[in-house]
Amino acid sequence: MTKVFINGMSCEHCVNRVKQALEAIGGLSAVRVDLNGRCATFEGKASNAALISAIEEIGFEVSKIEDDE
Ligand SMILES: [Cu+2]
Repeated sequence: MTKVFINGMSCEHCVNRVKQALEAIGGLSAVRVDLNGRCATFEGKASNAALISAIEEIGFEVSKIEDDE
């Protein structure tokens, strides 16, 4: 599982946008976005660069990426 910490989400609309942006990368599954935890988790592999650009493209900021594999 990878956990991405994201700054700037304030409501369910933000959560859905982040979820869709992560799913659009392709190859990721079980994408979950936690508004209160300010993070997203998923299974599968994506480069840090792909994650950061997907999130920044929609106006949010990645503060940290944790990959436990
Ligand atoms: Cu919002």
